[in-house]
Amino acid sequence: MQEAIAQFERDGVVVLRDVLQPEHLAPLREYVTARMQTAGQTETGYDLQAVARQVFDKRDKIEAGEASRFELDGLVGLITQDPEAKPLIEDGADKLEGGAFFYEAGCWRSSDAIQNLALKGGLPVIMAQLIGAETLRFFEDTIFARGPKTPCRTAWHQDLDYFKVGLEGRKIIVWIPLDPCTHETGGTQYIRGSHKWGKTYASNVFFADTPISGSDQPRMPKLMGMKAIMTLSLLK
Ligand SMILES: O=C(O)CCC(=O)C(=O)O
Repeated sequence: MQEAIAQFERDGVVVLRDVLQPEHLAPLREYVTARMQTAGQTETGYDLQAVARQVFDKRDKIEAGEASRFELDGLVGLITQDPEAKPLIEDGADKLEGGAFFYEAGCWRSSDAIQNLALKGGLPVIMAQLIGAETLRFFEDTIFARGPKTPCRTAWHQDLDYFKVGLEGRKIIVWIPLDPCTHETGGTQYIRGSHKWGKTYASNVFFADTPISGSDQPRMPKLMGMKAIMTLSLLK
């Protein structure tokens, strides 16, 4: 563990293998698979690819069913005013068609599996050790799930500005792949050492790098030489 702590401190990210067992992952996978069918039926469940399609079509009204966490009509204005705004599409695809990019948050309320993982067992203990904390407060869970051959990518971002919990203090996120995960199948990428950049960048709309309104942080710079696949720099 000392080595993992040192690596986390140095890089802002550490891969821990075999912490979770198949019996932890199976109920999560089952929950997410079922939940993916409910995009637009809950307050926080979106198909972000469908939203992106509508936003870039510059429709007046964006349809997202019951999902109301984001102010979608405002997104058209944001995209219209941003000369750099463009959809983030996988190489080899030319439009945002096929598959789905499901986003949902706060599922601990309806999932015992997520609640148990977040609040009990070994995972919170490990996370506390990594940041040297006596106690942890759980903030939120988020699902990012793509169906096969979904062309919509996630813009590089830092998570900190999304949460509006202040820039100071120790914070940690765990990313748990539910399927075997490689670079090619969409594993999240992290930029080693970016937690030491000394900068917090504006949260963006995920499906484009346009900053969301309400952030007073600067726009994330273009990360030259890196494809805008998906990201985050770890909080600490
Ligand atoms: O999987 C993704 O598309 C993005 C993941 C992410 O941004 C996150 O875990 O915060």
